[in-house]
Amino acid sequence: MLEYLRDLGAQARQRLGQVRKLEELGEWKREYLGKKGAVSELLRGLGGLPAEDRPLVGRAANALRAELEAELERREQVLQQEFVQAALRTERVDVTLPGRRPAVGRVHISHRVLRRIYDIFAEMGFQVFDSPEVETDRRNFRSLNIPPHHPARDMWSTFYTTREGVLLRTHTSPGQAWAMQAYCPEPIRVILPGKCYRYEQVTARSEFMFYQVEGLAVGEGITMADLKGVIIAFTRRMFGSERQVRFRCSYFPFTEPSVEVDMDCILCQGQGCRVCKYTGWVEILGAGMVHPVVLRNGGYDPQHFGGFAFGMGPERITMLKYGINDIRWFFSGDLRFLRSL
Ligand code: FA5
Repeated sequence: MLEYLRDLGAQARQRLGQVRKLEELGEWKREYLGKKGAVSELLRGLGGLPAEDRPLVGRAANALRAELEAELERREQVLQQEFVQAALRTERVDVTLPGRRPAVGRVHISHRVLRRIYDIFAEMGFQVFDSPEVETDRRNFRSLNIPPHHPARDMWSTFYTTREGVLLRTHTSPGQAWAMQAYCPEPIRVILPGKCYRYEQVTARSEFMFYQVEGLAVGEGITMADLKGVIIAFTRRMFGSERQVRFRCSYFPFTEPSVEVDMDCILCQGQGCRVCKYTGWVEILGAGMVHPVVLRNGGYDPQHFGGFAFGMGPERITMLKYGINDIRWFFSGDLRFLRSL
């Protein structure tokens, strides 16, 4: 029996030496030291031995169990060490590798240009005034001297909602009514930035959604000279002091007289190119002296108050400033475009 124990010990040690992975140790433990393992079986079988042999064999079996347990622990430590060493070798981090830059966002180009516009007008005493994108027919058209069925409505292709008389504003001019309501009877000097919507064909120069910045000044003694001075000061601050500006007669129902303002084409220096349609001039905004009907609708007496208003498209201004040839890039969500500016 003692000889069997010796062989069992030798066999167990040999097998233990062959175990190469930590997870295989469990199997070895079950086979030799588990409840149904070889050593336990042996101890259970002691009862079948002659009484005088039992203490000796029992002691030897218990000693073998203790030895094997100690060897299991040692083997476990060795394998653990090997595992750690292998992991250190294969999973080594090369701290000299260049890091991965986190993607840093930035302010959209439309908003950067808007902020520049705010700054320039702030220097001239204009405050930013917010007004809603969803408007009533009354404010978008009627308060601006465009009654129902007036042919001037054709100048603005409109997104009407299913609610009678509610629409997406086609320009920022209805903001004039909000500003007059808020300031009347005080003088006004505000700019009204925001999105506008037009139900029209999207092309390289026209979007169905775009920004506008409206300007409105109301007070006593305001003349066309003030309007011209403000627009010229703005274009020179925005585009450089060498820029030329021209005022063309135009028509808007809410201003009288009305003008459209062109700037010499920055891309071709007025020589003529595709962007300026070979005229050397690019339209940047519509403007005029606030119509007496609009002043009266806003609560101001046109006998004592006058004013000027203008409306510009910041995307078109950005296109000129940065030489962008298609307005559709702005809201395409294309990161190549956004990162290039
Ligand atoms: C107007 O919207 C008038 N409300 C401007 C105005 C305000 C005149 C106050 C007088 C007094 P207009 O439709 O021309 O005018 O648009 C003004 C500017 O908005 C244009 O010069 C252009 O820069 C921009 N714009 C107009 N339509 C689009 C479009 N579809 N896509 C991009 N920009 C546009």
